[in-house]
Amino acid sequence: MQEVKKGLVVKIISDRYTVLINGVEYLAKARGKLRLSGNIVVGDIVDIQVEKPFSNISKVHPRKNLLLRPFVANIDMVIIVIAKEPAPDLLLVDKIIVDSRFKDITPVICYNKSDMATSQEIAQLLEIYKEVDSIITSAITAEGAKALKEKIANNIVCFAGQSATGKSSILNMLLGLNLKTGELSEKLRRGKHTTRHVELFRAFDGMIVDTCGFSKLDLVGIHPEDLKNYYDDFFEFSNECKYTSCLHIAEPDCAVKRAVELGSIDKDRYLRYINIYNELSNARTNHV
Ligand SMILES: Nc1nc2c(ncn2[C@@H]2O[C@H](COP(=O)(O)OP(=O)(O)OP(=O)(O)O)[C@@H](O)[C@H]2O)c(=O)[nH]1
Ligand SMILES: [Mg+2]
Ligand SMILES: [Zn+2]
Repeated sequence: MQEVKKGLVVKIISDRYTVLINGVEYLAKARGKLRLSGNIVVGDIVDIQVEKPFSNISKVHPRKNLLLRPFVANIDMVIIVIAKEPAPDLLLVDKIIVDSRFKDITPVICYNKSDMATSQEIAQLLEIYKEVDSIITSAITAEGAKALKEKIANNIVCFAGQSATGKSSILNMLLGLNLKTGELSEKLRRGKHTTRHVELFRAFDGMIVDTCGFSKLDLVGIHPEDLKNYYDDFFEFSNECKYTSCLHIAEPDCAVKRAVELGSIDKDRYLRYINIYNELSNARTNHV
């Protein structure tokens, strides 16, 4: 009888899957339908029949969640890396937070390149997201390395965000890896990101996936009316809204809008909420 083992897919390069089982990597292939794109992704828990030279993936276990950017499954935490340069795209940050919470993933904001920004600049940005856990790092001075390690422990963590914010550089610093990094101008010139394939690295009793940066994220599967549920910063006010079903958009006597006027909720973050709401509503109308 063939031995069947359960493991974690840590890397996929063309039709070769690397499956990690108790610290040992097995090279595996998949047959039939399992081979179709998207049926096995990095982060999947699979059963393999151990064989040489290639084991055979016989089953994919149900996923806790699936991220589309990057294409990975079973993530516990998304670390959203931002920096002074490139200028943060806060709509993208908002969307990653919403998508993470929708998928039961903890979002964390990582302000990297702290060596390039003043503490006031950093504080100003993090103030917008005060309800989100945050860390301040530098891949150059190693600031924040300890805080990052604590976050990663016992979690499967994914680094996400725009290109050139320093995701690969942080991993190199933390893990002594030698992942390719590149200047922003170079990335723009070539029209390519430095990081291309998706891979899970073992680190500090957890796993980390480095991914290529992205600048656009479409939220899939979220009902526009549910969007507000992924804004934890609205919760402390929404109890006071006149209507329990208040979407905090056009309703009268809305405590969230009041909080925006009083400056307790960042006005631009609120305006981006309306943008995202409209985007979700339009997407629905177009699909009906
Ligand atoms: N000053 C400073 N520069 C940094 C820091 N981290 C990264 N960089 C620089 O920022 C540039 C981009 O870094 P990468 O690590 O390639 O960025 P990335 O987020 O992995 O980019 P993609 O793979 O394209 O998504 C490189 O030139 C790095 O040397 C930092 O903490 N401080
Ligand atoms: Mg990279
Ligand atoms: Zn309201």
